[in-house]
Amino acid sequence: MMDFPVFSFLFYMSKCGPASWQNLALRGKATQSDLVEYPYTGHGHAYNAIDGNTDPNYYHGSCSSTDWQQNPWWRVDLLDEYTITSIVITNRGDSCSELINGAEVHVGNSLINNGNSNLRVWVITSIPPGRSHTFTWDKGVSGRYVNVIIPGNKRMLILCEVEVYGYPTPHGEDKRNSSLLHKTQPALQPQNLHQGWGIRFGCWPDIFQAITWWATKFFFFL
Ligand SMILES: [Ca+2]
Repeated sequence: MMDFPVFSFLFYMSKCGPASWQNLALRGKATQSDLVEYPYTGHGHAYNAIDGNTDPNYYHGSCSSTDWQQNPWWRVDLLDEYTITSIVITNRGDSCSELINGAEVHVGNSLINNGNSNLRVWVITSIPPGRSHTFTWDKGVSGRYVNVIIPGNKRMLILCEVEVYGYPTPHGEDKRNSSLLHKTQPALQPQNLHQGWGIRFGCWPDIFQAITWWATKFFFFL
């Protein structure tokens, strides 16, 4: 029969493995209110903001861009409901970086008003040219759609990358169990997302803490 500490460690590893914090947007579908006009059209498709490439130079073809319009918006459909714990947005770096100022991020499950009426979770004051900014929610915000919209007339929305991190939103009994588990995990810190793959793709501090706890229990039972 498997010892209780061993079972607990394996359970913890299964819930806190590398797959827990992968970028959900990479599996989503992106769209936007309009596409920038010729001759910039070829570089501005909505998909470019979820292609996994944070290159901030617009002319390298990895940024999205609407045309100049009223209330331009961009949206990624995560294809299922997730509890989102952080979103990372990379701004254009070669020029026009100030266009992102005042952009709003909305999260929810509704497509009313193209999803732009979902809960507003973040207002971007500014992002330096070519830099990535992260917003984190300790308890997460739930939704299938992530929208970025800039309210106003004659605005243009350019996004070089949008990363979304979280976990599937549980339902019913699973929701109660998940809430107990989630209380044992520290909040995902924004700066950690940019400091290496070890943090980006797995919660290693949790794993080391679990190993220490398991080792203590193991020697206690000897
Ligand atoms: Ca990109």
